[in-house]
Amino acid sequence: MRVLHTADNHIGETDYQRIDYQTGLNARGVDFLNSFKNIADIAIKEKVDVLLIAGDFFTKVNPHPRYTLEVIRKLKQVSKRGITTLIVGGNHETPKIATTLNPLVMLGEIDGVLVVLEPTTVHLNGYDFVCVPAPQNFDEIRNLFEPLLVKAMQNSKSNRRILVTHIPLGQAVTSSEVAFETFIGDYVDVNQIPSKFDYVALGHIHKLQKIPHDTMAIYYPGSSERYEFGEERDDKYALIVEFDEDVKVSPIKLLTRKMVTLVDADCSKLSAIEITKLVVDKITQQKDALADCLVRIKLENIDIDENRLIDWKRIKAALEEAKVFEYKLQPRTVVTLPESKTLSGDYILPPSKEVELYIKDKEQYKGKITLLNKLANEIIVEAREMMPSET
Ligand SMILES: [Mn+2]
Repeated sequence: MRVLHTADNHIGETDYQRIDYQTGLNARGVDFLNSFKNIADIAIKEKVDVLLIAGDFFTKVNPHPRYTLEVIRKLKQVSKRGITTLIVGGNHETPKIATTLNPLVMLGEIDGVLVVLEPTTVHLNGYDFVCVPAPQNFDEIRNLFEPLLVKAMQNSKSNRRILVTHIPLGQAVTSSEVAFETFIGDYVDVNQIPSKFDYVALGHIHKLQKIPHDTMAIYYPGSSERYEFGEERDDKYALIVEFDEDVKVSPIKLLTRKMVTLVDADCSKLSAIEITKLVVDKITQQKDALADCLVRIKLENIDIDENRLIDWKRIKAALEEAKVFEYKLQPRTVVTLPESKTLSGDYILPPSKEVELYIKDKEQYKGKITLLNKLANEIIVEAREMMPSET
């Protein structure tokens, strides 16, 4: 038997604003959809018996119906080739409210597509696929996993078994720089999985990996597209799993959208002009490598007043000129207290400085700055005179 194992396809994910003008859909959403279509084509080309999807196929309970329609069309093609698709629910598509429809249910209406949302065993090609979908209260997975597995095993008759489940394993490594949802929360220990399986098909962790184990082949295929910048250096794969005397696992590299953190700079003590130059120079230097990429610009410790004066328009124009797919600007500001000892009172900068920065920042005030500053200062003086004396 040959299986194509994938997970965390996150269809319906629509980070970023760009629209794909051919379809009218969110362009990043189209990336995730295409990554699945590509995997379905691999299943057909590789003539597998089973296309196995270990959860988080959809990224939310209500993906745009257009994605669902496209997925249905593709799965029908897969079914027509005699390939069975088995989809087990992940935490992302599992509704938190009992009356909400899991979007996977619709896919289960297709001939040759099996959707498992409750723990159970599915018999396919002489193998028992023991399925433990993500429960509604995924936060408590450590305590829930074992009873759910026992329940799933109840109708297992064969001793040729494959476990399919969507869980965070404590032994897994994540590529994420942001604390991954799993590691904030609960996780399952690999020792909670009994050694009864020929193969353990996992989902949830986005990085491809084999979990070390004495007797079993335990794999996360990883997500099929980069889900966040923490995954920027990771290639993406689907796994061909061949069951013979032994289990042979071969990763197939997927085509994905490139992510590039172009700037990750400490901007303390840099002026707005210097920061603008730093970013624009970097875009210009790397220009040829940025086309069609998702680009991130991380600027740490920018003085809050300098931040207002950064020429974002110029930066955005440079990014567009480099033909990037989309960009994420992440400036992080800090308040630098003025060193002058003459300042006092409730403000950080004197009102005249605040108003000066404000006027400078507004495009429509260009050419009238001196006059406006003068008028503003008159108002400040007037306001001071009206204030009750402090002594
Ligand atoms: Mn998940």
